Amino acid sequence: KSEQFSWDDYLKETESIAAPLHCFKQSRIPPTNDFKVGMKLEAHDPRNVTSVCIATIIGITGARLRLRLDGSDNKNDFWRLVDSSDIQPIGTCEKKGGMLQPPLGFQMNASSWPMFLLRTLNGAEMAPAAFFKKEPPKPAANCFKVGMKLEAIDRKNPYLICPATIGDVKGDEVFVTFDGWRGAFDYWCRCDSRDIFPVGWCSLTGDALQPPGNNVSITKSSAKIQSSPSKVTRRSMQSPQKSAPVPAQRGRKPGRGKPPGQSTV
Ligand code: MLZ
Repeated sequence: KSEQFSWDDYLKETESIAAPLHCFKQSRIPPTNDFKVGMKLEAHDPRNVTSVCIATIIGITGARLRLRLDGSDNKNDFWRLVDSSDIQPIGTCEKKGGMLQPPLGFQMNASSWPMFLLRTLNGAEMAPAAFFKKEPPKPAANCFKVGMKLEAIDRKNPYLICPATIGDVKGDEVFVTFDGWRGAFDYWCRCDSRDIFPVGWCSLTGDALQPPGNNVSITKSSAKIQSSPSKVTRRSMQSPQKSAPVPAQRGRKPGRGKPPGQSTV
């Protein structure tokens, strides 16, 4: 089936509602992405957040940048929104009296860092300050409710944004569950996380929204409604088998005891 995913249809199908815009720490209109591949900027090292490093833009996806720290390998790329406070124009660190640091796992001898830094910045195309957008304000409170739909970054495959459902709410945190994936990708995050977006975000930014997985949930709630199979299909947020893209519905074993089988791409 090559049908395109439609939130309108999906919300009806699952009889659910989209989390309201004001719940998110995201701008109502996604920021424009003017950056170009190859430009350099300063970024906080995700593996060592007190360090500010030089990063190169390796890719552009919607309102996000795929970044690689200069001097690091190609196995630790990360993605940031153009209005993320984790990125800034080159020169910002120095202006604040800070020093640019080698990334964690700097591939060369530490003593070669000063020369490496000079060389990497020499002739570099620096991303203009105007491309960096102001971070949106925090939501006033955690106003997510269980069952609300959203779009969320799959933290195990951070280039993917996927349909998700709020599975639980506790204090300032929410439990993000990925529709159709037996719980293997679910996570808790703060309600003001930059990794969660309102329904429709990807279609506004031009990012590709993944379709939901096609695994059936064997959660208590779906077990209760087994009599109505059409609803069991997609209402579910967690589901048993990843590798079997069965046409959904019934006949699946409640494989709850089994480990999810870590899936990577
Ligand atoms: N290649 C991976 C992608 C899973 C994405 C799930 N996102 C919630 C897999 O098939 O396991």
